[in-house]
Amino acid sequence: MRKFEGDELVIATHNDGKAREIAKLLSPYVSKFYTAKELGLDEPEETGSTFAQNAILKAVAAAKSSGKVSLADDSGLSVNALNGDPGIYSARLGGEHKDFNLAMQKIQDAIGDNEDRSAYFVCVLALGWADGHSEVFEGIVHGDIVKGMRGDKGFGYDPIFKANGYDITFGEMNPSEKHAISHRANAFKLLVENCLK
Ligand code: ITT
Repeated sequence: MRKFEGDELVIATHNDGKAREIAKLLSPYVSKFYTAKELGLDEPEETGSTFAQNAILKAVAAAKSSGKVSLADDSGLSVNALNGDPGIYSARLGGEHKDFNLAMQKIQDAIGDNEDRSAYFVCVLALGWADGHSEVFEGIVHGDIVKGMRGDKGFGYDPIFKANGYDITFGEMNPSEKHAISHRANAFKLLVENCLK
């Protein structure tokens, strides 16, 4: 397993919600980080067919263009009644304008009266180097899709997802509560243990 040795890292994302969460999780371990958006790096097309392939593709592309070790996150919401959709297509369900109210409504409509509202968020983090090497970690959190949308904290699909054992959605949680249990936090723990310590 290759370790991250430097003190500068690129967060290879153009999603502000993710960048905020990753920066918070990284802050005890890395002294300086930039986002791909801040550096004006191109957003590579996500041509992979798995979360891991897309995470590696984004991390290595950012590392090659910035010359710095880069951390990418490929994530999404999988709904069991919809055979795991939208999954790797979660960002694309909101259309060109990334309208997550529309995307959440599409999910509610597709679930309809189905009694199975179980779902899970997946996050795959890839740490990529300019020579093409990468290390990959996956985190999952299981829960349910609530009826309607609740809360305006977080981002993306947070207002419709409630983790098992909780009464409030991710959209109603404070960031520190979400960071204690989220798919991203679970993947991050593995990243820290293996590459950042
Ligand atoms: P980058 O590729 O630039 O990182 P993106 O938004 O295109 O940004 P993804 O392809 O990984 O990222 O899409 C993941 C989508 O899944 C994202 O747009 C969110 O809508 C959703 N998602 C991921 N993690 C989430 C979370 O913690 N809370 C709510 N929605 C989340």
